[in-house]
Amino acid sequence: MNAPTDFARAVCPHDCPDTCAMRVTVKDGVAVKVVGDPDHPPTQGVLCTKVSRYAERVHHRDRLTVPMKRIGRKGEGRFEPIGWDEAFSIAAERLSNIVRREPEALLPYSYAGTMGLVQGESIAQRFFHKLGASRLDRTICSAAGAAGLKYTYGGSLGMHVESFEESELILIWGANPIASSLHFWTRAQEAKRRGARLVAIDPYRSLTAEKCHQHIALRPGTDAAFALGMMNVLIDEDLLDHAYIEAHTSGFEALAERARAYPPARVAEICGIEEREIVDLARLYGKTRKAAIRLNYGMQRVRGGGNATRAIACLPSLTGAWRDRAGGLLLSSSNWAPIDHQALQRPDLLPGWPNRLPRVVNMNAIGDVLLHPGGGTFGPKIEALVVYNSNPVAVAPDSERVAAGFAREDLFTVVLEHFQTDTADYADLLLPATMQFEHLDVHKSYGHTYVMVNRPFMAPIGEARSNTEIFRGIARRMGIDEPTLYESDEAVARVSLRWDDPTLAGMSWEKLAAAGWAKLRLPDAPFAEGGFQTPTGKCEFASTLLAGLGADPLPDYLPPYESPDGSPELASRYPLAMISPPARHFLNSSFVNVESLRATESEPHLDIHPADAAPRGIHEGDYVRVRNDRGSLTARARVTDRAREGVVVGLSIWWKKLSPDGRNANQVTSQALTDLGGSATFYDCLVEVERV
Ligand SMILES: Nc1nc2c(c(=O)[nH]1)N[C@H]1C(S)=C(S)[C@@H](COP(=O)(O)OP(=O)(O)OC[C@H]3O[C@@H](n4cnc5c(=O)[nH]c(N)nc54)[C@H](O)[C@@H]3O)O[C@H]1N2
Ligand SMILES: Nc1nc2c(c(=O)[nH]1)N[C@H]1C(S)=C(S)[C@@H](COP(=O)(O)OP(=O)(O)OC[C@H]3O[C@@H](n4cnc5c(=O)[nH]c(N)nc54)[C@H](O)[C@@H]3O)O[C@H]1N2
Ligand code: SF4
Ligand SMILES: [Mo]
Repeated sequence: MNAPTDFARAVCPHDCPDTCAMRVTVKDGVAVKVVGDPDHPPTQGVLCTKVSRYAERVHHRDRLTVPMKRIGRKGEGRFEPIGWDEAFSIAAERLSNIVRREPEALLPYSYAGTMGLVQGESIAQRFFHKLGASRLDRTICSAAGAAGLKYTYGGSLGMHVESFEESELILIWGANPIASSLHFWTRAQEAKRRGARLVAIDPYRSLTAEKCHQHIALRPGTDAAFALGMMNVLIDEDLLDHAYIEAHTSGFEALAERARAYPPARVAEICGIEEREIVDLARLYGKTRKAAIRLNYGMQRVRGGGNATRAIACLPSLTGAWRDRAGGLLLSSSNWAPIDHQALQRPDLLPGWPNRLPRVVNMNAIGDVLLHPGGGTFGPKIEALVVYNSNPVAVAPDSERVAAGFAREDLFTVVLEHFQTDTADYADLLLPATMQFEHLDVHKSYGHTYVMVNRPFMAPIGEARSNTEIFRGIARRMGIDEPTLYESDEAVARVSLRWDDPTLAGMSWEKLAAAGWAKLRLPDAPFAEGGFQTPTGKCEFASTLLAGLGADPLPDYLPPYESPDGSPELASRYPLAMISPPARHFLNSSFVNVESLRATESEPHLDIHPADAAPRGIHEGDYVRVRNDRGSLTARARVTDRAREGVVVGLSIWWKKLSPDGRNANQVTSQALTDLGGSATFYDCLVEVERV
């Protein structure tokens, strides 16, 4: 790798539907240039702005290079370097003392800092399972949508992203792909060139919404009502594919009756839009053959997120849009990939498997969980926390409580990180982790249908070690006698996929590793002839699983917890709905510390409609305080009709310590959970805003 014309290959590890293939120019052991791989069909030679700057992240002067232990107070962020030997000894001694007494007092906390199957939940899970630690329900992002799809289609399954090029109508729903899924946007642009109509459904005129032909700015959390209103029109005007409904769906009569309760006039009232916006869109949708929905997670971060996903997911089965590969819906394609979770994570190592398992903790409640004194149905108090692939002090809801929990002097916290994040400041032990160019991994995607292999080509920076190596090191020092904890990364990678699955026909680890990627063998139009993965094999308008749980089997509209309908008293004190979707140049809280990208976002802003700004005496450029009963933060106001009336928008997720007042949007978000899936409700959040 010495000649600068040579390049190495890698897979973008970030939490993004696009899972790009990268080409990296390496000179004297340093990554100098990162570009998209032109040979990888989903990537098409292009990376987003953030990851084009990947070399700045890899070789950032603030990379953690040595293990460190805390010398200051919790949260102060003062550490001194130690060797790996001492780090493993401290971790092993503290964790052993705790789990010997009470295994469930230990909690892992992780999410998708890397989406790799090896550096994500493999050796780490085996380690926590073997110890009998509390289990973490990883629900911070997509659990409501995933549940909605599972109950309707049988899993996170949908269209191929490539097919959107041929669509004639694309509803971009709760999605801002210019920021969050650039390679889908490229396909939508191509469709637009070929004459397709693009419609954005979003309370905010996002970068994407402003480039669509039409933008429907509904109130946050009202999407289920909107979809039921569309159904009402489709049924009323008989824009249905009766043959498809008959052959491939179940529960139509019941759904039709539900939809009758949502006439356009009522829906317009709920959503805060014009009646004709619903009627016209339903007609266009019902009459267009290649009608596609690019749904994304922005619409499910509210109380009714699961039901809303279900309602929207019913639409293409009512009109038979699935018959064409350019019709249907894509929220996530991740369940197409035959991942062997059992082999990766070894749940059978859990004490009591499969009958009496350690408790499960929902990650969205980490604030309450860390502050719980223990006892009762909660179970033992949390005494030790191991954080990897996540930055909860910045990203978890109700951050005042999260930070208070992390600040407990009696909590032993280990953080595996690349940088000294807001969370790292609270660590007792801060351990330097490798980045993608320095370790092995296997990737699936939730936005395309390829599986990919990432092979290391650089020595780790400093003394950094991979997550897997760190867990192996702690396990070894704890004297855990379980051979699967000590398997090599390659051995883990080899079992990560079910090679005998038909989608991988003809593939093997050797072939995949050599090729770098493989497209899964799937039908072009996945549900053209039914084949849903629900218990009945149908698209279940009425869910058999939900009925079995005694829940409403049909999708319905549930008003947001924090809304005039959901909580009138709260709404009178806090009249504005705040949403905090990702900023284009950050990836959740990753990249906030890359100076060139932070400079582009400049500082935390709050977009507020002129009609909301005027009565509050707020002018463009003023600093404002955003507050509710949970906390407050400061941002600079942008008075703009990008935010619909009644809604304020603070693009996220800032590192607290890189914000002027040391706070971010999660100061005011809540720990309440969605209807289905137990997901976070970041966009179900009432606030008041005032000039400071
Ligand atoms: N640049 C960049 N890309 C990213 C990320 C990032 O942080 N930065 N994050 C990645 C991750 S983890 C995820 S999950 C995805 C997130 O990306 P998306 O799934 O696209 O979700 P969000 O960006 O949360 O929200 C998308 C849009 O939904 C709108 N929205 C908010 N509430 C509602 C609502 O109630 N109804 C409707 N219809 N729309 C609503 C928001 O205004 C926003 O414009 O992107 C990934 N890609
Ligand atoms: N207000 C508000 N809050 C939100 C959201 C929102 O829209 N608004 N979005 C939510 C969503 S959708 C999500 S997915 C979550 C995301 O929350 P997180 O999954 O916590 O994502 P990041 O903030 O990117 O933090 C990931 C961290 O993992 C580290 N990391 C990356 N790779 C590795 C590795 O290989 N090893 C180790 N040890 N560390 C690694 C990175 O340095 C980074 O600090 O945030 C949620 N929070
Ligand atoms: S963040 Fe997404 S768009 Fe950017 S390089 Fe990674 S996978 Fe591609
Ligand atoms: Mo996410």
